[in-house]
Amino acid sequence: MSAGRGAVTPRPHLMASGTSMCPGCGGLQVVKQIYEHLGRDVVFVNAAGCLTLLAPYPTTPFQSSWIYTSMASAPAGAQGLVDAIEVLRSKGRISGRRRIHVVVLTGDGAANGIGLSSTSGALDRRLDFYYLCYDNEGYGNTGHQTSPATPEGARTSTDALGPGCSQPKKDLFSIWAAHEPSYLATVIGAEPQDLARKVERARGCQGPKMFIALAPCPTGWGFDPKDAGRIGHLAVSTGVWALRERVDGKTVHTKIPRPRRLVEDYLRAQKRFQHLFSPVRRDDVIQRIQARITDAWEDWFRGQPTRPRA
Ligand SMILES: Cc1ncc(C[n+]2csc(CCOP(=O)(O)OP(=O)(O)O)c2C)c(N)n1
Ligand code: SF4
Ligand SMILES: [Mg+2]
Repeated sequence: MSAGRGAVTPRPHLMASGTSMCPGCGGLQVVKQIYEHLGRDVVFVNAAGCLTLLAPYPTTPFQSSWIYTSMASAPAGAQGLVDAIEVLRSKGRISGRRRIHVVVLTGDGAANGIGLSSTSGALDRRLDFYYLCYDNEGYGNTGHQTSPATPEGARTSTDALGPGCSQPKKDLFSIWAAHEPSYLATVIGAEPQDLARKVERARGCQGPKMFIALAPCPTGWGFDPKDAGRIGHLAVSTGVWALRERVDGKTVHTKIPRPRRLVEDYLRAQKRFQHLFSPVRRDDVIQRIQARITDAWEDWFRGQPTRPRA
């Protein structure tokens, strides 16, 4: 672990560090919020990615511990930590009442791809841990290549020409939901109250507690860092990022955008989608993206006993 537990200091728990993250990083924003809610009794298990730069050995901005794993194995690392904490508890070296949260922290590349099998195993074993996937929709740390979470139409360093990424975003929520974790939610830093309520609810659950956070990324998506909050709100108000929660096998939407803005408002605000508007407008791609969002919401509305207004 790269850092020990510090002396008691007042909030905020996240202190300045010698590291440099991009200004306006949506991933950092969501980690900070979750840390504030969980408190300092946290061990982060971080798979290689942008946020690894938060804690270059031997420093960390957290008043907690941090362990760094390969991209594929953060949930396996979490298993080891949960087991180690139990051993220390049985030896009386950790008090029985003290609850230490083991929090896996990975990007979308690790969560959707190389780390998926390790996650599936941890879910099958009903490991008592948190998993926060900050989803910046690309392999950010290595120059924003296309990942399985990159949305259709987005240009990345590996889809730098033509219409951008040709695949729709992988549905990690459904993949994780199929394992029926104790708690599963989508969040975003731009909706702090929604996030706070979800962390509070998850705290009451024993077993896997899974969070997927859309993480607006000024560097990879191409927008001014000062607009990070606006981009986050647009993701929610256009229905691109559905805020959901799943407990006891039932999924609910925690915020329904009414009326839903056109996805174009969200796309136009980011450089990665500019080729859809100039020099030639790509109505075919824009309409396909819009239709996918509309269909997803309509599908959900159809499943409701009383149809909410869209
Ligand atoms: C097996 C393996 N392949 C490639 C890398 C190089 N690598 C380090 S971070 C990273 C990007 C990870 O993407 P993501 O999980 O989305 O996190 P982000 O960088 O976007 O924060 C890659 C490819 C690695 N560390 N291990
Ligand atoms: S590249 Fe994006 S996700 Fe990575 S630190 Fe910068 S803003 Fe954050
Ligand atoms: Mg990523």
